[in-house]
Amino acid sequence: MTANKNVLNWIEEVKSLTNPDKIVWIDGSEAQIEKLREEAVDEGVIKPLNQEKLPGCYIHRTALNDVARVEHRTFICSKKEEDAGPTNNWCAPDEMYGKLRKLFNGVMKGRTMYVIPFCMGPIGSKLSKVGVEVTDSVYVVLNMVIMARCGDEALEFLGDSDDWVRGLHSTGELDDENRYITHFPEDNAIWSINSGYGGNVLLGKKCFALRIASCQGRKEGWMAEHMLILGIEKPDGKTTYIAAAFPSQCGKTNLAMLIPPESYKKAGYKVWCVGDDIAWLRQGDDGRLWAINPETGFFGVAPGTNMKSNPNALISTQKNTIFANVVHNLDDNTVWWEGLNKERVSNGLDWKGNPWNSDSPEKGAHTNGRFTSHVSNCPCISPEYDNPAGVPISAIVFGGRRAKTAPLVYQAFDWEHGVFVGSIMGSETTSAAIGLAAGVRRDPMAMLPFCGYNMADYWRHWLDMGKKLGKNAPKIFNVNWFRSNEDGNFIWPGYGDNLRVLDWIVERVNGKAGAVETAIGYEPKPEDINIEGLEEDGITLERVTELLQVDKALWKEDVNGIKQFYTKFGDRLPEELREQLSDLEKRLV
Ligand code: OXD
Ligand code: MN
Repeated sequence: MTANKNVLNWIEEVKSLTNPDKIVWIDGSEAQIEKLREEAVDEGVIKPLNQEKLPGCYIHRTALNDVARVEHRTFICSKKEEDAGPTNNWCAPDEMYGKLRKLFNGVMKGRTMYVIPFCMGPIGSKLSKVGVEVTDSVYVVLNMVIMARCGDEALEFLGDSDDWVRGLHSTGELDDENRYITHFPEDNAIWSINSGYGGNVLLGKKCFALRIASCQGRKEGWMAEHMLILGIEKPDGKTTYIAAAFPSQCGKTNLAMLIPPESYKKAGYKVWCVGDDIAWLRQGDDGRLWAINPETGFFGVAPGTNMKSNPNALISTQKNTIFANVVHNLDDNTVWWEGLNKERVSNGLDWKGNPWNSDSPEKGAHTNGRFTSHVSNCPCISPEYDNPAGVPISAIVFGGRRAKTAPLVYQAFDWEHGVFVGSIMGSETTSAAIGLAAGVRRDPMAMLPFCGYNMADYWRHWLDMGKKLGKNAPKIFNVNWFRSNEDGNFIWPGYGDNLRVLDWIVERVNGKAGAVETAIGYEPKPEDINIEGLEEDGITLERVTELLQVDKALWKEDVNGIKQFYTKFGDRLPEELREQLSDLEKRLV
């Protein structure tokens, strides 16, 4: 436990509000976790899988109405509405606390209250921060101990400090009409109720490490970003680190764990994963931008993960993993999901727990079925991932899913232009696919659902960071793996071959590759993208030329969309971005 009065007082407050039968402090020991696993199995919260094939693995099912993050029930409760900005749901803190106190009142009666101290980032790092999550869900405990450094070591690191985040969670009645995922940035507090789905309840992740941390970063001069971090080791042994932001469904985990194409492997290239979802970035004493992955696990989407799309992720799930909402194959007590392999399941349960086999008309796994695995399971985890100093970032990469507009890759002219490029990021949606209006969903820096304050102020913070970093600022790039032809087929192979594009980026930041200037930024010459070995995929110099084409008419249309999007932010929009937009418009004539 701890002698930290602030923590102890808060636990007392929470206890008298929620009235649990019992309190269990998570110490982080394997013995305690093992005991909780056994209890969770006895209560039916998780089921042990085949311990020969999947040692240490369990399967869990959420409630049917509770399978994903709920943006419409996610709130930023800053004192002033304009501080939450036009892209967040807002509620006044007093009003929200009032509503939530009623919902939390006595909610843990008959239940155990778990207190999980946790540290986001390596213990002892200047970049790390501590939180305490109180929850009545043992499933949350078992996931949190994979996703963060939990227990006594976090409390020791905190000492007497009051710089910690208060996270309160209860599964309540899983009532989706009273589901609230709420953030109080001025109190460093998160209250979440009536959900048991990871993204809403593992409070260290999206709630703390992005929404609250983005506010802390702004105040304290650092950045919390929805970014993977990877290292590319060239045959000479030198590793260059890249941080990259992509909206959901754009292959972030796949890129973070990329397997180099054969010719690159033979030449001696290696790709190291530092993190797949979140980066905390701070200027180091040497003036450069350094990054840590605040998490210790992957909370990945299972469907579509296979030995071709992401072997490293699949291997990461083969031990000590908790699966949620996938098919339970009763024949051998393992798991299955769409896109895993061609094996047939003859005797299974679908994610809802109903009998299911491969001939069933409905999908067996939920499309957002998940796995929670520790980073140490990943064959390409970077030896630097636990380094308290982090890794130095040389390039920041933005990307989205655009059929025609964005080229395969381009480099921003400078940091300010790069912030503009990040601010106009977007992905095309089809209404059929994900229930959103067809068109471009603008998702600046992939932070739309995760920025804990006014997005316009967030861009201001990015601009200020650039001034602070000066000549040490990483170079900023944009990539698009999703260019398509008239038939809607992708014209770039993607996956491991994306290294060919990252390789140009690495050469560029190391001052070794040339570029041509276009209306939207610097591009490689087609022959600067190494396509050796891609002939069978139909990738020729002409194809690369097509992939790099900038269609000015389409960009002019995009400018209109950006103008509309920017209007939302009124006077708060940084003047620099307004100017960047008008400069782009001029370059497009
Ligand atoms: C995630 C997300 O789960 O971005 O990482 O939704
Ligand atoms: Mn994410």
